[in-house]
Amino acid sequence: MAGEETTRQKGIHIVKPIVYGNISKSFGKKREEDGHTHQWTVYVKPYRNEDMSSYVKKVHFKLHDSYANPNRVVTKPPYEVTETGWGEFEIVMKIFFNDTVERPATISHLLKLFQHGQNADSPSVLQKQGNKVVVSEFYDEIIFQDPTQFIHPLLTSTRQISLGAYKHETDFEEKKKTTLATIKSGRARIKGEISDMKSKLELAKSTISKFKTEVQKAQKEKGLEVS
Ligand code: SLL
Repeated sequence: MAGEETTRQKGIHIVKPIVYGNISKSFGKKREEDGHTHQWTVYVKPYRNEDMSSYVKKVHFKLHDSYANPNRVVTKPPYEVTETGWGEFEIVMKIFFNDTVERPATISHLLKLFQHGQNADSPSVLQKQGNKVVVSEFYDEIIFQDPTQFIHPLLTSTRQISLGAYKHETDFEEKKKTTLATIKSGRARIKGEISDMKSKLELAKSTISKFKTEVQKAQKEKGLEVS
């Protein structure tokens, strides 16, 4: 890239909403040949229906060292890796952009295979999990601060990845509603606690001043007696 293209455009800030995480399905038993119990897919995808390849160059997925060639590079959508295995571990995803001026974005995700509480590969647990699907995914945003003249049009292009409805495993609108409701009730509770504390403080203050007056009075009386 040369000249104008690498000039950053001050004051512009573009937000790219994304969803990352994994989906996993139990085999319902331990596989004889390798002890694997699940098939899973780890991914990073756009929150909205848009083609990320206009600004994403590639995504690196770093798997656990127990995997042959743990460094997986995906150069086009969908940005995902499907594997089988038996254990949960941290996966680091590094998103590289079509603009060398932009540093890669790094996301860390804990691969989830088991419904919480059951980190056992006992036959009964595996059987119970049956063919149930476990999803662990999160909403996040990549923010481009002062993008270059090169990447700016790539960030604002609106090419779609699919024609029909574009949906996620998680209902993020619903999650937003419940999260906001939780924050709201938390705020109300804290407000109540603060006002409780305030009235306790007032009471303590007035008790102290009452005692002070009493002490002064007693000292005065004592003084009068002595003289
Ligand atoms: C654990 N700390 O003990 C984690 C490590 C490793 C997962 C989990 C094996 C893959 C293969 C696999 O699933 N490794 O055989 O290639 O739970």
